[in-house]
Amino acid sequence: MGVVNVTPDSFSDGGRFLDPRDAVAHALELVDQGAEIIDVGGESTRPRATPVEEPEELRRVIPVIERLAGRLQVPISIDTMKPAVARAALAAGATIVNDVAANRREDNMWRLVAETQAGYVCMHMQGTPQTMQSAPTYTDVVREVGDFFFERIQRLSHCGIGLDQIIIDPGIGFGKTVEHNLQLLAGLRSFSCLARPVLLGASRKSFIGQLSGADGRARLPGALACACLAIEAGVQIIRAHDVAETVQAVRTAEAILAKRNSDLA
Ligand code: 9MG
Repeated sequence: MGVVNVTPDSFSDGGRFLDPRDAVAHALELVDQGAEIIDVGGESTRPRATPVEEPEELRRVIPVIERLAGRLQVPISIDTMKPAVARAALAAGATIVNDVAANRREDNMWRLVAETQAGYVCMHMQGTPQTMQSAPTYTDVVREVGDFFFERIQRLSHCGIGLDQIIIDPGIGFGKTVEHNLQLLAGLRSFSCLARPVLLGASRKSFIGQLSGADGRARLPGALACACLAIEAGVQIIRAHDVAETVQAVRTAEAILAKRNSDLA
């Protein structure tokens, strides 16, 4: 999943793709590099980001999705917390809702996903982007995130969403300390018992900087380590800014794993 942020303030590429023509060109380039999903977002979800009003978010993402819809052979996901933005994005040609706010109480986003039969990324977050990093607390983060998915999948199916529409995502960096992120990365395999595809987003995230001292794109080696270990743990979708490098790392890891499995057979 290649990231196209149409935002002035995203932590790694904020401001680069505000013009729809630049965002479209970037999406096409990511697909050339091997992206199999393009994730378009108009509101930064980095810690303490300023919330964006609905009209502004619509103004950012809809022209991009409209232009991409006729040109891309791969699905477009809309990264939004707002049901009205998701609705407009699906009408414009997106087919997946990437919902970092799946911890919400009200169910209008889920009714929309049921009605449109869109794919749905159900991401775990403790708190909101404004509050999530103030004091994240868990007794056992892997168990609690697993319980969240279990409970949420039941609620989603009550709303009419089919199991085959759902992708789960532990939400690396969303209300988690470095230690929580490491525990989740080490425990990814435990989510396979939920029998849903798992998505992982570690690309350029701050915990890699806290472990290494690196900034922005210099966090790529750390992100590739996460991607390869995630593939080994059964994760199917890697959300990435650096698509060419991630595809190469993942394909290499997959070839090694295939060899290991054939040698075992
Ligand atoms: C929008 N966004 C930023 N990081 C993300 C992550 O890790 N997962 C998903 N699903 N979306 C993310």
